[in-house]
Formats: sequence, structure tokens, C-alpha cells
Amino acid sequence: PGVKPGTAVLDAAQAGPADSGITVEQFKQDYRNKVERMYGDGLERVSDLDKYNALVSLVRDYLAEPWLNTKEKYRRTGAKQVYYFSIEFLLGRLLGSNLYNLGLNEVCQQALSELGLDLRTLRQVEEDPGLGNGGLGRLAACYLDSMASLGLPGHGMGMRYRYGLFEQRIVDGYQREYADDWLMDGFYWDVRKPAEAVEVRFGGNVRIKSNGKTQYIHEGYETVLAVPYDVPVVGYRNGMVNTLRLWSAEARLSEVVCAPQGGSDCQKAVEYSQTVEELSNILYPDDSTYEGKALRLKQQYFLVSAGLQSIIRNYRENNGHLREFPHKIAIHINDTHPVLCIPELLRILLDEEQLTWEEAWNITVQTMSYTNHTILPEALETWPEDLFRTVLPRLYLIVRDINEYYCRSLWEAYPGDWDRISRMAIISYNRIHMAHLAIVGCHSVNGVAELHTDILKNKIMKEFCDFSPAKFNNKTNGVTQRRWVSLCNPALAQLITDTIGPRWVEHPQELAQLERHSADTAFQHHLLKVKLQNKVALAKYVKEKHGITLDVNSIFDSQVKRIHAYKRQTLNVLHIMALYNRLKENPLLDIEPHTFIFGGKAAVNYHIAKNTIKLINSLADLVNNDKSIRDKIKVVFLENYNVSLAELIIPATDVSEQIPTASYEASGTGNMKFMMNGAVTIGTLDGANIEIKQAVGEDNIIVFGLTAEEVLAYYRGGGYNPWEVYQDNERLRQVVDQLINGFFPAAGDLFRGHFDSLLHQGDHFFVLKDFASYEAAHQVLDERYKDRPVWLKMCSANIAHSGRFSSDRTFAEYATDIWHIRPDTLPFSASEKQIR
Ligand code: HBZ
Repeated sequence: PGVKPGTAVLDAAQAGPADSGITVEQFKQDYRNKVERMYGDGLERVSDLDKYNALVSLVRDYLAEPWLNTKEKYRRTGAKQVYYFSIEFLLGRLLGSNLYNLGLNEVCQQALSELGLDLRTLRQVEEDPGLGNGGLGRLAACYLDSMASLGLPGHGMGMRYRYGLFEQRIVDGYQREYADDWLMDGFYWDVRKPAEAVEVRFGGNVRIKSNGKTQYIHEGYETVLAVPYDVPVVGYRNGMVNTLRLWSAEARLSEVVCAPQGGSDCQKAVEYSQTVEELSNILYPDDSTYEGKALRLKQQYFLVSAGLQSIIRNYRENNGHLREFPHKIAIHINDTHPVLCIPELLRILLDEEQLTWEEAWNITVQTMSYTNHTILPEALETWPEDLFRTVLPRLYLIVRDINEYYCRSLWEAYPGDWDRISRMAIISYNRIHMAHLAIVGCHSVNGVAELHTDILKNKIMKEFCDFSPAKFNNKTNGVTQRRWVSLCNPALAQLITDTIGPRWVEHPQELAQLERHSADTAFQHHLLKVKLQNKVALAKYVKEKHGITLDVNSIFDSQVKRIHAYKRQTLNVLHIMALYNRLKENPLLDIEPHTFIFGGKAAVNYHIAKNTIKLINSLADLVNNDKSIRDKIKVVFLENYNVSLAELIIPATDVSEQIPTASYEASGTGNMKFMMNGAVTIGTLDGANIEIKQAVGEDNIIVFGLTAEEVLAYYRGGGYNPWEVYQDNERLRQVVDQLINGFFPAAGDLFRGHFDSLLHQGDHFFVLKDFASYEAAHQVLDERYKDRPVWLKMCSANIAHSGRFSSDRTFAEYATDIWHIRPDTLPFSASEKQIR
């Protein structure tokens, strides 16, 4: 408790020249003044939190001018604007990345050090803004960085949740959830814009007025005030600052009359404000099963309606008729959560602009595009028609009209094929299918890795793809090398820059030049040193936080991600148990010492996943306290995995565990971060792992297990028989039995659920089926590691070929193919980059 993941320090040379024009002297003076003006006290007497806040405030002052200039430039040039709507943005700490992108890092570090302060300590004060669950939210944050750094006029629209995803604590091996009160000490990066607040309407009813033309009058609704908070998104040294607009729900209490002596009306007012604010209070946890909560639907509409109103208001100030809208605005929806953008834009065009249906529909479709992130059927959103009608009566009528319009076109294409039409309809069996609405209402539908897009096109969305094939396309995910190398692994960044020059930060494809150095002894030696240094930093954290001593000369093997059956943390556990058994049988067994690192949150109601955490911790207790195996293996579960902890774990990792059941992980993005930092992947042929293999070549990745095709073929045939595998493999049988036979002395029957799902419930995720091949893959890995030059060549190859997994590449593709913005036509210097 109390120990927070630290932050790495950028080397002065790595930070490059201070092109901000601010000198160290100036910075020192500005900073002192800032502290004094904010706190009425001297630098020597204020707390670390005050120092941090003053620093943020100063950085914000520095970025005010480029922010203003960027907005001005957009107005002047009339450049097409992209709005990325996402219910989550998992930003991570911002001080380091903003200083870095502003080119102010070196100056700040120097200035603070001359004042006797340490930038690293102040960066550590910052709370992680926990505005997301995992991959989907972090992807949105990487994209913001790339859009600004590429000079793209692209902004985020999101929610300002009062409480983020829960804080995870491990108590007696179990996960316990605590409120993530990330705003407790304030958030100094955003600017509240009360003058730009808008009203969002819920409930009530719709009266149809007909005098020549039909009019829809929405009456008796409740109003919620949506107040925007703008967060600057700084581009990498290009003078650009885009905006992430986060919406917060507020009540206008002044409109609720209080009785003179307080009393019941005042109480009502307070209660009312509480129900209103509920809307942006909590981030829904992703349990990968969709839960039809009315509050969630309201949240989604709240974001969509507020976001669209502010876009249209801004558009009207600078442009003419909304007919031109798709030429000036692109709206991208991150999964189906913001899909109400489609009926809401239609509503505005129909009811407020009085356009015809055809006109309004064409504008909407041309404006909207959609990314799908999952094929898990239980995660696809559908809403009961009744609930939808009650909460959003006008939108309900519009969705019905879209459905009718669409079904009519289906009828023309497939006359008489009622079955197909009902499968493809937006409304069927009293439910509204949000993915269908998204496919119909967007001009582009993309998956997030090649395999995932293929599965969408040929399986999950096949009928839609047959009907409108041109919409479907792939955009393989990417991550920003600025946060995921430069900031989190400055020593590696320095080594890369020393070896191939600094251009890779903006042109990640140039990392390929490292290939020439991958067998070079001096380079390998440095690489090893960097990894060791990062392992020492992680080991220090683990010691302080968990009291566990790690052997920094062991293989650091990490699986950090949400805990989920399909991600198969259990497979990892069974393999470690087998390894432990082998060591117990033969304490002299010649294996490389291993440190197995786990981290990740389980959704609050996902009991089996929560038990997996207890299983990992039980194994850790057993293994770490068994002297007989002489520290050959260690297991640690790191509490409260978040962006900051990832920044510490990823650079220190040798082996990246990416072992989902093939076909389930749409893409994965952790896999990309690990490879960029020179870890070798052990993985299944799933999601982006397949493309990582193509990029690095089969010698530089270790793959195992069933392919997606094989998995899907088993499902078609009704599954497989885990008993046969269990009977045939003695080592496997032993570890499966150990789940329930007292091997974990204190666990009792706790892991019976795991045991049953593997043996008695058909092992849906093929854990037993893939076990032998996973074990063999680990043996190959150990062999390679033993031959250090070979291993280091593999690490280098991973770094060298990671350029393709930069979100800069992904976003250049979105810009050209989906939003029809050619980065090279933009009026900013950064647009000259060759990004494809
Ligand atoms: O999106 C993830 C995918 O599982 C992963 O494979 C992919 O790399 C990543 C980015 O494309 N999906 C999520 O992270 N999904 C969620 O976090 C989620 C959040 C709220 C929900 C449902 C899912 O209501």
C-alpha cells in the first residue's frame, strides 16, 4: 500500500533540443512564480502535490498558445475534422507525455534539478486517469497521440467519469475492489467550459403534429446538463494541440425551487441532483457480457447527444448548410457504445434542419464509420425495445424508420427471404441490435486485425458483408511508440537513437534499420544492459510493494491483461504447476530460472476470473515459499494493473505471453507494446499475433496451439473430448488433479469450478488441448534463451519490425481509407511525414 509505480527518466540527450524556445532560467522563474501565485507560499514550503499541480498548471500555460493557434488554423483552413467517439479513454499519466511531446522535457528536468527537485518524483504524484477498462480504451488514447502527432485534425469525445474502473487490492490472495477516486485531488489537465454546456433530454413522449408536413414534438422530458471539460492533446513537436472533450452530467439546481426553510423541496433538489449526476458517476466494467442497464443506455445517449450538439454548434459557426457536413466532419464510433450517433444525427437533420429522409440519411452514412472490437456473441449490445422507447422516445421512432427503410432494401435484394431479413434486421424479437444499426448507418466497418476482419466478413457479419461488401475493411491496431518506448523505456530509446538516429520517433518504420545491428556484439551487449536495468527497476518496485525478492537474472515472463477465460491465464498457471512438479521430482533439473509475472483485473461479477486470481496467488504462495526448488521459479501477481504499472512491467519483460484461444482475441495491443520493447512473444495464432509473426519471421516468435480454423471446426463438430487429452498426458493429469486434491492446502474446493470447466464442461477454451504444445513451446524458448546471442538477435528483430504496429501507421490508414483525409494535404509541417 502507498507504493505507486514509478516513472522512468528520459536521458537529456534522448530528449533532444528544446525547440520550445523556453530556457532553463525562464522555466525556473516561471515555476517559482507559479507556485507562489497558486499557493501564496514559497516553493520550499509547499507539498509534493502542490508542486505537481503548479507544474501542470505551468505546462498548461505553455501549451495554451499552440492550442489556440491550432484551433485558429482549423478555422482558417476549414480542414475536415475527425471526432473519435469512445465511451473510454485510458489516458495514463499526462505530465511526462505532454512535456515530451512539447519538447520541454530536458528543460524541465534541468530546471527542477537546479531547484533541488526531481521530475520523476513529481510525475509519480499524478493519479492514472482510469477512464477505461482495457484494450479498447487504451487504443483510443494511443490514437489521440498519433492524430495530434501526425498533424491530423482529430479529436476525442468521451465521458468524464467521477470514478474510474475500480482500484484492485489483493487481500489474502483475493481481489478486492475499491472505488477509484481519481479526481480526489483534482485533475489539472482539463478546462471546464460551462459556457459550452448543452442540454440532453430523456424520457417524455413524442406528439406528432401534422399540418401538411409531419412534425415530431418531444414533450414532458427530463433535462440533464452536459458540461464539457477539454483536455489538450499535444502532438509530438509539431506545434499542434488537439482536444479531447470529456462530458460531465450536472443538474441545474437553480431551477428547482427550495422552500424558504429548507425542508422537503430542498431535499428533493438534492436527490434530483444526485440522480442526474449518477449519469457520469461510474465507468461500466467490461465483463465482456452485455448487461442491459438503463443507466448505461442513458450514458451512451448522453455522450452522443452532447458530443453531436457541440460539433454541430461549432460547425454552424464556421460553415454553411449541413448538406456539406460529410465534407467537413467525420465521426468515428469506437465499438457500438456510441452508435446512437446515427439516429441522433438523423434526428437533428430531420427535425431541426427539416431535410428530407433521403438527404438526411445520405449525410449520416457518409459521416459515420465504425470499428468492431469483439466477436464474443455475449458482448454484442442489444437493447429491449420497451426500455429504448421509454428512455429515448424520439430516437426510437427514428430507429424504427431506419429499420423499415433497411428491411425494404433487403426485401428488394432477397425477395421472400424472411429468415434472412429477420436475422439482419435492426429490430427483431423486441430487441434493438446495435451492431446491425452500426453496420447499416456507417459507410465503413472495420475489424482490428486481419484475422478478426476475416472472421467478421466470413462468419459473424457474413450476410451484411454479402449485402454491402465495400463497407468492410481491416485496420490492424497500433500503439504509440512515444509512450510505449520513448517514455517508458528511455534507456532503450537512447540505444535506438544512438544506433540509427532519432527519426524513428516520428517514422517508426525506420526501426527496421536495427536489423543490420541485431547480431552486432556491442549492440547486443547494450541491449542486455538496458533490459537488466529495467528489470532492476521492476524488482525494486515488487520488493517495496509486495515484499518479494526477484532474481533479475531470471527470465521475466509476463502475462498482464484483463483476467478472462478466453485469455487463458489458466493455461499459464497449469504450465507453471507442471514445471514446479518437475522441479520437485528433480531439484537438479537444468532449467533457466523463471519469474512469472501476472497482472490484471477481473470484472466484479465474474466469479471464475476472480478465482483465477486466487489460483495465481495460491500458486505464488506455494512456489515462492518452497526452499527445495531453490528459487528456480517465482510467481508474482502485481496488484492493480494499470497504464503506469504497464510502463514498468513491459520494458522489463523477456517473454510476452499472448495465449488466447485462437479466434477470440480480436487483436491485442499488449503484444505490440512488448515486442517494441524487445520481448519475445510466446503466443497462439490469433489476432495481431499472426501479423507479428509475419513481421518478425517465424524464427523470432514462438507459436503453438490450435489455429482459429481448427478451433472453429471443433465448435462446428460440437467441441472435443477433454477426457482423452487428460488420460493421455500424465503431467497434465497431475496438474488438473492438483486443482482439487489438496495440493493448495488452504484452498479447499475453491478451484473446483476450474476443474469442472476443464473436464466436465467440455473445456470450451481448449486449455487442455493446447497444453502439450504450450509446454513444448516453452521448452523451445528456454533453449533459445540459453544461447544468449541467438536470444538477443530475436529481441532485436522484434524491436526492428515493430514499426508496422505503430498507431501512426494505423491512423494514416484510417485517415486515407475511411475519413478521406490525405495527411500529406494538411496544412501542418508534420503532415509531410511519410507514414505509410
Ligand atoms: O479491444 C479489446 C479486444 O479484446 C482486444 O483484442 C483489442 O486489441 C482491443 C482494441 O481493439 N476489447 C476491449 O478492450 N473491450 C472493452 O474493453 C470493452 C469495454 C466496455 C464494454 C465492452 C468491452 O462494454
